[in-house]
Amino acid sequence: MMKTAAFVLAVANLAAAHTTFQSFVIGGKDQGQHFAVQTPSNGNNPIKDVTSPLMVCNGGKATADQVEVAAGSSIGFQWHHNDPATVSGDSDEPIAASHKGPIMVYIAKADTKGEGAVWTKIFEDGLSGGKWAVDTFIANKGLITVDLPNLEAGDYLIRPEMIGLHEANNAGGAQFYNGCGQIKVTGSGSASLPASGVDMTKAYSATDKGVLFNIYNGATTYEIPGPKVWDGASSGSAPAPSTPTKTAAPVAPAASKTATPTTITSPKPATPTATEAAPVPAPSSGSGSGSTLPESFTIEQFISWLKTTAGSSASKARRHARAFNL
Ligand SMILES: [Cu+2]
Repeated sequence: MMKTAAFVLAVANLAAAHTTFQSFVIGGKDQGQHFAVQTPSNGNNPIKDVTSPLMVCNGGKATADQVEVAAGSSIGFQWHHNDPATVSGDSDEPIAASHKGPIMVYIAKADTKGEGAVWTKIFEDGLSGGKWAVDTFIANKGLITVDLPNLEAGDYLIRPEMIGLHEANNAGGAQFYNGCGQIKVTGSGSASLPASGVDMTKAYSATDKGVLFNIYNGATTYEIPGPKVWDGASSGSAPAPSTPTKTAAPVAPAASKTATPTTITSPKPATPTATEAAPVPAPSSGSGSGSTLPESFTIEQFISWLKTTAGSSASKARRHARAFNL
């Protein structure tokens, strides 16, 4: 019985996971998994240190692909819990429902690589009418759609972001999720981004009102952290949307999609959390083992943890683990 409880808890840890931005949706069409979307080095894990370099593009590396989108037209960002998305039976797709919080979108010129005070916020949604942006996000099956400003043509990085506030009542508990995509804005837009923007490693502080926040006390208002949405974001009228087309930048052909090596993220030893999502009390099981799993772990770590915690055989662990998307 104890063993079963420990195993169920482990499974809950696996399932109570996170989300990543995986594709653009333009003119209603998904542009393809990872096309023009930088693959995070951080997997689907949250960022909890608001000064981390991961705040820029989630550790993603630039690739040569881009999607074309007309200035002033709408642009969609498709997120999923797992990568690739679990086909069915994933109750945490696109993100665990516990992860209530705001959604923001930032943009920068591509040649900045996203480094420094170069980002401009073009969209934000927080809490209104008792509904969090993430609730709407879940209702929309992980699709975030915003209107691009009537920007001057050129190459840009665009960065959707959300915050899971389910543990944000403690400083450092808020979970930040972001990802960068690469777009070529077309058309005859005239708006130039402000000369000075925000540095994503300095945009938030752990004690900002909207970062250190208790979602469980019936709050009806919420102050979205970071800079205000840019005035110019809504200026200018949208030109007729052009037919969306994919373009691979002329520089590097097909190489780009395979060139990015997947970095295996080693689990942060500093923050082993027993449970990630809800205030589930840690069971004081008779096993007496103090070992906990970090938020991200390999199947090997999982199996050895299972052995120490539940005394289970490896073959049993394998049989169960196959059912989950690691
Ligand atoms: Cu999460």
